Amino acid sequence: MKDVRVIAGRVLGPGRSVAIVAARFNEFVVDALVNGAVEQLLRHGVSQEHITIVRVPGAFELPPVVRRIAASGNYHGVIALGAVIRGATPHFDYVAGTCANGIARIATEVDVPVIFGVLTTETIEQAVERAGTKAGNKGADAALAVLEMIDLNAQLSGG
Ligand code: INI
Repeated sequence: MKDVRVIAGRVLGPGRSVAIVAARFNEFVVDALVNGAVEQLLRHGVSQEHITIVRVPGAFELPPVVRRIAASGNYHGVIALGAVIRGATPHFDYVAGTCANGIARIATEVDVPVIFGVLTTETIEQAVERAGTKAGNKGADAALAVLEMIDLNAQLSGG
């Protein structure tokens, strides 16, 4: 590693503007992800007025809104947050699959980083574990990822 060129994003918040698009379904879990993301963004120097939270009904509605926000040119990066829990839904596969595929497609089509912070779990307990209890907070992880990717994009664009 010593003598090769490494390009990696740094987790830098100052001057960055981030939108969080969050589903309201399973609100108890998703709110914990949103709080984790906001806390982490603030901790890394993103100013409060540069954080925008957009709410949508459920994970199924995340892709079209994420696309719109990402294409607006108003944000350096977008985080999608939600929780799809199999135990609570017979159409888990449709909702989770549509959401994940939609976000993945958008992430390759827009110029700003789009981060997938949607939990897909078998049980509510597993979701809670990933929303600020024993398995960390995936919202906070998503915040680190968006800041890293914003800086990586800037470096790759020569900025
Ligand atoms: N939306 C979620 O975000 N998580 C779920 O677990 C879920 N379940 O259980 O069905 C869910 N359904 C709603 C869906 O995302 C849409 O909002 C709804 O179908 C209207 O289009």
